Amino acid sequence: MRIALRPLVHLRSTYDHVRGLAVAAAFFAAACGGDGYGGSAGPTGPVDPGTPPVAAATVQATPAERFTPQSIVLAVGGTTTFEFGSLGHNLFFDNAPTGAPANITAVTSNQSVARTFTTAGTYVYNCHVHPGMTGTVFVR
Ligand SMILES: [Cu+2]
Repeated sequence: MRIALRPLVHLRSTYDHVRGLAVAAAFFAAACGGDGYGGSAGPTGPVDPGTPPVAAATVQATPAERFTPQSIVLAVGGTTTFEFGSLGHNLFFDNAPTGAPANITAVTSNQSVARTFTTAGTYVYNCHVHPGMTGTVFVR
């Protein structure tokens, strides 16, 4: 959103002004396009970052009430290790999409928990302690 909110008044010419609007329009088109993914959690759904899938990834569940990185791309059969920091979190695959691994139901801190994803799909997960604390595992 930082790009879209930047004031345009300092742009030097009409050409730059028009170009800025075009960039903003393209940004919104990309951000608001149809999700095309099952199991979406928000109005637009999670967006696949498009990076090559990896066999193993780590996601931090931070004291700032965030999952970082917020989305990862795993190969089928890949494993994500969720590293819980000093603030306790849990982790639920809401709506139980087919192929989702087991939830981490206990409020967990200072511990790592691994989950393996054996089925291609888009898996949104949420912390039930902190509303809005969410992340997505893309498996492809
Ligand atoms: Cu949490």
